[in-house]
Order: sequence, then C-alpha cells, then structure tokens
Amino acid sequence: MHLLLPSLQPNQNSRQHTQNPTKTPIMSDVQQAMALLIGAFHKYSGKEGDKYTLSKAELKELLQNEFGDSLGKASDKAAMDNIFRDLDANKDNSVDFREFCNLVVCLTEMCHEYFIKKK
Ligand SMILES: [Ca+2]
Repeated sequence: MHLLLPSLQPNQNSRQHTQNPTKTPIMSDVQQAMALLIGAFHKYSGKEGDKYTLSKAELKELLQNEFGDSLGKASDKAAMDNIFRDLDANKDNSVDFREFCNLVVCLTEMCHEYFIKKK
C-alpha cells in the first residue's frame, strides 16, 4: 500500500495513534476508502490481459459483484456494453483506474445528494 501511495503516511494527529502499540500504520477514513478502492479495482483488473486495466469481462464482473443490479443486469449485454463504452473515455477498449474513478465519484455524488435531500 505504501509503495503505491508513498504520500499516505499514518495520520500523526490521530487520537488513535497513541492507542496503537503494534505500530501498524493507521490511515484516516478517507485514506482507508482510497486503499479499498484501489484494492477493489485490482481485484478485478488483474484477472486477464493488462493487470492495471479492466477488460469488458472484468468490468462486468466488478459491476455485478460490487454494485449488484443497480447499474443494470450483468446478463443485459447491451447495458453492459453501454456502461463500458461510457466509462472508456479514451476509447482504448479498456477501463483504467481513472476511468473507473469517474464512475465511483459520480455514484458517490449521487448518494451524497440523496442523503442530503433525505434530511
Ligand atoms: Ca480506457
């Protein structure tokens, strides 16, 4: 993790820092979210072809496992093709991490709006 993100050092101001006798680096909530996002992406991107990008099959599996049917049914080839085409901004026939992050940011914004309006 720290090799990938050398700037993500343990939060020195964290109250938990003094409660960490194992000296395991403590990440903030946002840093944990970032690490989980990277891990989730690599879990699928490493399955075939370029291990740092998602093929259409890898994206389909990621969407199915991580989002259920909320973005369309995995069995709906046209829907999956549309999502893949929309995410593949540079049209290189794969979805890289930045392109995947665009989806996550968009969905996160939508969730944020939803929770704000619900209050
Ligand atoms: Ca791409």
